[in-house]
Amino acid sequence: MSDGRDAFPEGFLWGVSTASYQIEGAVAEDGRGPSIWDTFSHQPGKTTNGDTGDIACDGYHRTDSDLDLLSELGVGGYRFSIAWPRIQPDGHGAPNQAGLDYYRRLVDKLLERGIAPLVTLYHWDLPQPLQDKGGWATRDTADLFADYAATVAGALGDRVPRWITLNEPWVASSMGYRSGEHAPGITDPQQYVAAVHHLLLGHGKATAAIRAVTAAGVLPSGRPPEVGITLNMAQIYPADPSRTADRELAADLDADINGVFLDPLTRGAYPARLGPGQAPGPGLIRDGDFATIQAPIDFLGVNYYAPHIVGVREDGIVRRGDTPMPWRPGGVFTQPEHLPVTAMGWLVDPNALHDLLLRVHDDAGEVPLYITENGAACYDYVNPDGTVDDPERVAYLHGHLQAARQAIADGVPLRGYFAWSLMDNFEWAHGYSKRFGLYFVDYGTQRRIAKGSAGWYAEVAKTNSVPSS
Ligand code: IFM
Repeated sequence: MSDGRDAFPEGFLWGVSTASYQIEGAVAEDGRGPSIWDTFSHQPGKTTNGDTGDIACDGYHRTDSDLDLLSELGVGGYRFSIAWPRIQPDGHGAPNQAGLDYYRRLVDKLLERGIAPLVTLYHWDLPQPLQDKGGWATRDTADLFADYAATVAGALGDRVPRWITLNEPWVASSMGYRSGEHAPGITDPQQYVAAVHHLLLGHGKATAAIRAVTAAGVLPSGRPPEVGITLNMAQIYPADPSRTADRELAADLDADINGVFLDPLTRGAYPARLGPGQAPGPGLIRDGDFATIQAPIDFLGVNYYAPHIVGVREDGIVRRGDTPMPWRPGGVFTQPEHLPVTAMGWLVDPNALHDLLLRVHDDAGEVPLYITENGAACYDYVNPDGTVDDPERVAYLHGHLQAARQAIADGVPLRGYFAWSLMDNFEWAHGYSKRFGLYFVDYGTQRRIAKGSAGWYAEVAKTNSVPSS
């Protein structure tokens, strides 16, 4: 391109992402049952300021005006998630028709606007009654998830072109069952490894279930819908590549965060580096499980925000910017001074996205990739004239889109990019204190205000290109 912009391949899909519990509110309406996040966020001390998703962005009642934002952005795709407890308040059995109708209306309205829905079936809001029976630490949950997936795909399979089974199973298992920072707030290594295995099984079984109910020809295109999974991935670097201890620590962390889900999906085994207690063992794995988990996928979703740069302080002295790893004596996350950080304290390093995409492509082969989330939390505020400027977010998106473009040029089959997020929303344990949106949400009035990044991203989607510099 000659006008100072760099083009993406024709047909590249531009979109934005959200998730049910983070935006919908209306937690007790139209037959929705409680989820683990309702329970968790209502427990004192679990979220910043005691924030809950009870109201969130009130998205459930504002579907049309929020769809207008998507049209304003000019995106071709919208990734949202379905709240399992709206479909099956008890986590099993006959569906709640009002729940299915709500999402059917949403999908239809998207299609009317020419926006392709990318539907996530599980973005962490497990029905509470299933947690009462053990949640993801219980094998039955994988089967119930597949039943739920079949129910939703049965109702919407003739109009949804792409399905994501799970969002970020590492976060759901590690933060939900190991560190306890997320719902259901459990800190038990055994339940953690069980949750890892059952999430993967649930993904494999749901993939098969969606395919079974959406046989070829169901979509108007005549093609069957595509099914994939979204992993949160971080490129991990040793702080000092010349030191064996740093390299070993980086490899261990890579296995723990990336490999624990990527390896079973791509090569049918947990990473050898993960010892007993760090990965599911023979007590959990049954014959045929890896074949189930390896059900062929049509795409892999990558959520990328930041790299980790890790080192071992053998002298035990923690340096400025270090965050110690409580589980690894001497191990620290470092913050090199040359890299900015976001309002989450996460490093900003677009090159790491480039490196990560090449690595995932290496591991996953020719499977098409989508960046299903990428974005930054910034210290956004409304100016006296009513506008919201977010040059740091624009710089973040710009750098990462240039990195994605370079990865495509280097041979990565990247087919689309979804910015996180359409609008500010409930950022889990951080409540409403962190803002990731292209639209600012004034939670008192529920007014949405386009930030500078919204206009910038609209230009990207319209021209299928990013500024060259
Ligand atoms: O808000 C979350 C989202 O729900 C999952 N991926 C990371 C985002 C930012 O933390």
